[in-house]
Amino acid sequence: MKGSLRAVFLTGAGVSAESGVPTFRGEGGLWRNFRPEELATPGAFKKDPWLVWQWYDWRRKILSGVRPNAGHRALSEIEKEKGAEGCTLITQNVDGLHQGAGSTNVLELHGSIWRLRCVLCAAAAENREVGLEEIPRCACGGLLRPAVVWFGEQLPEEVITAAVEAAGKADFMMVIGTSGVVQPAASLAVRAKENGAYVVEVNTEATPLTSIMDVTLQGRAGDILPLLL
Ligand code: BV8
Ligand code: ZN
Repeated sequence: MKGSLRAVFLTGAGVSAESGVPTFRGEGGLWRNFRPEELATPGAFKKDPWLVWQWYDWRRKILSGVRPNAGHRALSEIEKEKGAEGCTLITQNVDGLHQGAGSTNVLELHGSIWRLRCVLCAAAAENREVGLEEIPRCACGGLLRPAVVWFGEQLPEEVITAAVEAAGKADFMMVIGTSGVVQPAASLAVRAKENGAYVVEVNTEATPLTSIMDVTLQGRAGDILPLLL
């Protein structure tokens, strides 16, 4: 990684696990026995917006009490060492913890849990309120939803375009704390590999991406990433 000119890091929920944030598919990831795939969809929000909002309010409440961990901080240090243009951080996480640790060149593939968007007029703004009693509304009267990408929704055009370009140009990619099941995020690792990048995985367990890795570092991101500095 040290010698690489264009390093790309692709992260998932596992990089926030040590901050105390439940992962999607690990234990503790369920809420009222719903799986994320059942709640993070436009259909679920249409059917029962308050139920979906209670899940997000639960997650935002947890997130408002956590801090970036050593893994987030190490990635921020690496960006400082390599310069933002030599280090792109592509994250599937919506928690904002990479930015909280000081990373600046961050592509949020799935949006941010801290931004809300009006379903009617699409006005969007930062919002950090927790303990909501009812669904927040826009000045225009429309319901506000979390500005995250739900299953079946397109990723933000400019973000996925930048991510695909960075993955294609990378000479080094590290895939950290993702189960590698969600698309198109997981395909970015394949794209980097196909375009000649040296790819490394950091995960506590094997994933569908393990087979394409040049090196797999089995362990916790908070323990392994600081060793890279
Ligand atoms: C799209 C935002 C299409 C919301 C998220 C088949 C059927 C139906 C759909 C599909 C299908 N095949 C593909 C699809 C498409 C679908 C998809 O991929 N489904 C999967 C489930 C099969 N994808 C989509 O719908 C995407 N959109 O394709 O649009 C389209 C095309 C044209 C026109 C219109 C539409 C949108 C996907 C985005 C969904 N939104 N989140 C929210 O957060 O509320 S995805 C959600 O999962 C999170 O973003 C999360 O980041 C992501 C991936 O999960 P991970 O981050 O990997 O987390 P996970 O818990 O799974 O794993 C944690 C890992 O960390 C584990 O490996 C664990 O071992 C490891 N770990 C744990 N602790 C540590 C650790 N590692 C290191 N250290 C530790 N301490
Ligand atoms: Zn509105």
